[in-house]
Amino acid sequence: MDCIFCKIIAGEIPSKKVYEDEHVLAFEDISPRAPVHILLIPKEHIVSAAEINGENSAYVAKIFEVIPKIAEQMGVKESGFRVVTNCGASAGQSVMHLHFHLLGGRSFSWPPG
Ligand code: DGP
Repeated sequence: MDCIFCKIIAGEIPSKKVYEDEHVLAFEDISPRAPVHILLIPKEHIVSAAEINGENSAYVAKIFEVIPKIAEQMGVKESGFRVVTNCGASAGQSVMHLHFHLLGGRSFSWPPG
């Protein structure tokens, strides 16, 4: 499958990993938008949030169990952080493998533009 994130999971493309278990991989974003910018992905190829269902939603739960650990590890648990998933090209999704951005280390405006 021609998926950058599946290749990162397989070790065919290098990444700066910050966490890995049986179901979840987390690594530094290649073009960070904040001092802390981590991507969390399921190890199964799920295209986007639009494809989450009863069969695969456990991956999302696993990812959200990992988020506080990574936030702590990266030193942003207390200061605050943002978790974002872009779903579909018009929402800014450029890699069609479900991923959650964990952003921290600066302040963020709301609502987003
Ligand atoms: P999105 O635009 O929401 O689909 O986010 C995709 C993110 O993936 C974007 O912030 C850049 C990052 N990215 C793309 N290719 C690579 C890569 O090969 N390595 C790493 N570490 N990040 C990547």
